[in-house]
Amino acid sequence: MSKLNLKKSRELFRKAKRIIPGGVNSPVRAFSAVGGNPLFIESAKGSKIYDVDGNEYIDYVQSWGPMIVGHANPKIINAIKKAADKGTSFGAPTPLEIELATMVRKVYPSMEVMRMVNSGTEATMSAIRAARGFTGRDKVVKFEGCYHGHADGLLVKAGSGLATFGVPTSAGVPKDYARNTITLPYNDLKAFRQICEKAGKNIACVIIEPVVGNSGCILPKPGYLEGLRKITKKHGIVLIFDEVMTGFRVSFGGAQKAFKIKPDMTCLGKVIGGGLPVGAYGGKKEIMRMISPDGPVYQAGTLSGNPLAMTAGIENLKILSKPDTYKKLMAKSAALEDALKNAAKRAGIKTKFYRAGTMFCTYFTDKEVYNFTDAANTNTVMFGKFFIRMLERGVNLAPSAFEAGFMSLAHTNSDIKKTAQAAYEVFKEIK
Ligand code: KE4
Repeated sequence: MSKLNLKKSRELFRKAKRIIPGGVNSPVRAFSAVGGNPLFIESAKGSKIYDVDGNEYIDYVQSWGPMIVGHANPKIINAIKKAADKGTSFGAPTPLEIELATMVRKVYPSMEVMRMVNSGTEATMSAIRAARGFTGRDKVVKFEGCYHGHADGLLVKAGSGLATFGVPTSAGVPKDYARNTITLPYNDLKAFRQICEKAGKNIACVIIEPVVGNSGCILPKPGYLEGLRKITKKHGIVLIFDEVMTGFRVSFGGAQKAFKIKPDMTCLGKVIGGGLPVGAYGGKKEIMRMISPDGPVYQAGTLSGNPLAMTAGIENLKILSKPDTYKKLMAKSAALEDALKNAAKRAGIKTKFYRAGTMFCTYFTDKEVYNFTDAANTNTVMFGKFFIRMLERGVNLAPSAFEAGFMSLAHTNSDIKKTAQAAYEVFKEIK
């Protein structure tokens, strides 16, 4: 990033590292996967984000998904300001919580009953607890390369043998916490069927990113999700779709709508908060009835259903519910796909571009990517070079080969053209 004036960002990063771990409040922001100095942001508007040194970027990170209508949308900002005038948090129910839950259920009918929480992590950890309370079973199945937030039991990778106990991927997670988590390869129905035949009666739930946005953007093979649905039904295993990222991104109704699969439970986040902290988990009435104070599964949160966050989520979904919104979003996303594929072809570089609705990624490889191992075998060093040079050209991509990028309603044709031209120049430089 030598070509960018990042003087203030560098100074702030030095200061931040003295008081915040790694100088950031979430690890991926530190640019460790791509090198260089993280940008400290001053403001954002529409498709653009502005750093403290006054550099402007076309933004495809979008706060990791929430900003689907674009940054600082006036309708959302004004609604938040109005709500703030009435008080910011009451610790008591408000009509707004019913309004947002009703709007969500209209689009995700599988979420017959749902609870608002403050993050995707809270949503997934609570959904798993509900599934364990409902089934009386302890084991959880997750998939390599899927990320479901940082709850202890989910920071786990496969042990030596697929069926053996999980191994923590983070320090501070007791081995005991990992022993109930089985990690399998994504897109491998045979491995899943075998585990269920062997241990199905001890498995409470399966949690999956139906499209894996935390390894780049990996699509389910035809029949894979249908297979998971069939096998989980046969063994009485709760199927949890973690749609924190895919929700409202793969389609208005998320991956469950796009792939026509009805999960038993769904986790949402990001978009339903419109940029403020919101997560939600929900599903079949009989499962959610286990949740306190109805049932014996405890879950709580001081700021859950917070009026400001509910207001931002409601306004975001109002804009998304407009008839032609998704037609526009999908057209923009397809235009970006075509432009980037074309740029790679013209530059003569081997890349694989994957897209699911408005989320996408570029892998530097000439092989298809079906699971995390495939993604890990792509040229991530080249991705780092691509990322830095795109930033120098005013395009802000996700700072890791294992993250997805996002399109918004605010991105224009000229943004897409500029992005493709920058990509063409960079592809030619790094190939
Ligand atoms: P949060 O706790 O960060 O709100 O949500 C956790 C989570 C759960 N499930 C899925 C599918 C997710 O993608 C996430 C969070 N996504 C990351 C981006 N890969 C958030 C960015 C970050 O960690 O800073």
